[in-house]
Amino acid sequence: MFQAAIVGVFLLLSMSFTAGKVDAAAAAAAPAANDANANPMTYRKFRSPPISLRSGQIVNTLSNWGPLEWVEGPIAIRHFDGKIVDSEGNFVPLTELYVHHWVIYKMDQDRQVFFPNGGLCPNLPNIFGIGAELFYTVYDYPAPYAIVSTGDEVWTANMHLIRTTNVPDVQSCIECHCPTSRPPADPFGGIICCPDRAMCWGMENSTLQDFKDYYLEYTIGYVNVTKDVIPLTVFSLDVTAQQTTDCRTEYQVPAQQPGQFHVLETFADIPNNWSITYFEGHLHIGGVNLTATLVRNGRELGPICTAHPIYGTGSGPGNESGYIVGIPPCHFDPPVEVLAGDRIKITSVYDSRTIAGGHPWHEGVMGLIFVAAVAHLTPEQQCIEIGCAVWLPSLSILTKLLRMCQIL
Ligand SMILES: [Cu+2]
Repeated sequence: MFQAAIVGVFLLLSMSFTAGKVDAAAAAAAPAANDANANPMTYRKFRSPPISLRSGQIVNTLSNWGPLEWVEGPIAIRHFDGKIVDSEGNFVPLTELYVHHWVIYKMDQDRQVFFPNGGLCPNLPNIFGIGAELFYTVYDYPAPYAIVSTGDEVWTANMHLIRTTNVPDVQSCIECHCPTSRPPADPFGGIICCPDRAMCWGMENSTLQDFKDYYLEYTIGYVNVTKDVIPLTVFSLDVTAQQTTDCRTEYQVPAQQPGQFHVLETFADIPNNWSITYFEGHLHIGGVNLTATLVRNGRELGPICTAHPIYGTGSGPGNESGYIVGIPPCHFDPPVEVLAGDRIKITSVYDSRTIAGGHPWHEGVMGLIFVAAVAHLTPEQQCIEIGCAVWLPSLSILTKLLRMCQIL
């Protein structure tokens, strides 16, 4: 136990050191004031390496794909957006290339270890991204808030895209239908049946060699890191988790009659105080809405945000008929205060709607939430941090302090 506590102390020490490094560099690099003139936004656009796909083919890279070209840190990121483009820079319609997801991570220089977000889902440690709705999603964190890039990390991505041209059953293809699926009552699909470089359902025997290159084009808007910047931490929540952190990510929706809704609900336990400034929901086609409700002392205090997907009604990028083309995020000013010990009820609703030629069940759907919040340390974490700063020279006093904090 003592050893574990000491390891924890050194972990926190290294975190404090990193934070201190940012402050020192920031003090040298930028004026102290946080107004737009003294610390103006700079925007830079980048393009990922190409991803070449033929009709029916899937790309699902490892999470350390990249490294992505990035602005040299330390920087305070206040804007991020990304879209899939072709070699000419044209936006690509979902009817040609389905964006199952792209997600962006911070990793160590060797791209072996994640610098994770704040939790709660250990398997969702990303900072930006998710699915087709990203065409209209722009991450904007108003001053003084920002995602801080220290410069010590490398930014990577997991790209999961499916080329849907010439595909006979597009819904089964993009929902990653598995051979063991037994629809309409017991459908089953998911990422496990969309491995990297495989062909999607119905295209296994295709001999088409119509390769085409695609890219993630992304824009970073940033300011210098000054003492006025308040860093945000990203947290992930999942409707499939039954004990907050056991996030399975995907679930199945049996066939629904018209007017019938499939509802999945769970509660996430919040470990420390959050001041939430940004809320993003992620649903697949068939999603009706996704709601987070704040629960304190067993009482529902009301919804934090309901994510309502926008479905395309026409054709072309951003309006593909039957596809989710956007899920507007919620912004909070002032922030929504969530306290340690609160619960967030997550409710995900699906129905039978789908793309033309589809069927009334859904495979491998999701109900995910990502929030960006000012994360306040738990009392135990605060106790250790203060202890480290003040008492580290004396290990015996530190031990007493840890005992006091009930760590030992
Ligand atoms: Cu998804």
